[in-house]
Amino acid sequence: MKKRLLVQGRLDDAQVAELSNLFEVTVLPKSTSLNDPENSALLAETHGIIGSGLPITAELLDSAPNLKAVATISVGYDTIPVDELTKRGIMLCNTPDVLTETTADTGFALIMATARRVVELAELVKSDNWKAGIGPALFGSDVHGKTIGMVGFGRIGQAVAKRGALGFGMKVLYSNASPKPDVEIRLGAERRDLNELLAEADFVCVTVPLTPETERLIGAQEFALMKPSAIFINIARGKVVDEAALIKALENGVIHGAGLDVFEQEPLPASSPLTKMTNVVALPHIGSATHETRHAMAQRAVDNIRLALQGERPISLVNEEAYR
Ligand code: 8YV
Repeated sequence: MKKRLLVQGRLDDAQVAELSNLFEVTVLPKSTSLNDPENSALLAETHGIIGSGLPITAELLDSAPNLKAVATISVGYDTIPVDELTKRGIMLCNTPDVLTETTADTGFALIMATARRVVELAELVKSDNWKAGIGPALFGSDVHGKTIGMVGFGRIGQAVAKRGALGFGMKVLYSNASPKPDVEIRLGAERRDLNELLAEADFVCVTVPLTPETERLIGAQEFALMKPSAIFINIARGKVVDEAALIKALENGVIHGAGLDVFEQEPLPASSPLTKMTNVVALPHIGSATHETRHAMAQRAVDNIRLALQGERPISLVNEEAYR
């Protein structure tokens, strides 16, 4: 008998067809969610779940006794209780690597847009105010030759740093649990304590995963250490930052500006002061959202779930213990 697979979002028809050749696939309509009571009978028989923004909880796992693998279409898995999966021998797979360069591009888009006031100036042209954009009041600041401080230096952090060092002649600082000697050689990057990095950097760019250790890593004290001219970039997770402290720092000129793809609450409420500030460029969490990369992420998740349910090691496995 074919194993049962539940799909929640983001696969194209060809990917669903590929899985349907091997498994009994149910694609949940957009209007329903995995944990809706109407799906509980389905869950009880499910061996694999694939999708993005999966609302997985211990209770949901209790109602899925046959579940063997979960494939999230994202690199981050901060909303998934990994320990609960591991305890039950359920594999968790994610999609690293395939989104690294695209997410780094987004980081750089935010750096450029914020420093050079791209959004504000483009709005002037669109609203027939070309002349208002001419003159020092709307000048930006240079990106090339400046110092970028990477908070977190994993794949995405290194890819942002590569753009900075090789494309823009930036000096790269990084704070990370482990030193990266090879990148230090390649990019001339220098490792610093977080506080030293914050004080020295013109651009502070956060790329750490959200974990209990990184939650609210950047708050009022950290903003106070930054230069008044500093631009803060977050392409990681909103909860890595104390957002109220960020808003205060921006309002009070403690730092100069911010480019943000992620927020404490998503969608960012329209009432947030961040939606009104001219020194903030806010994006709707689109770090990996290109046609090519979203397709590659979905395909990685398809490959992961296929291998996991066929008893082979998935390409990107988060909890090795569950496979063993
Ligand atoms: C996801 C992301 O698309 O991969 C991640 O961790 O943040 C994005 O690429 C987003 O989380 C929605 O699933």
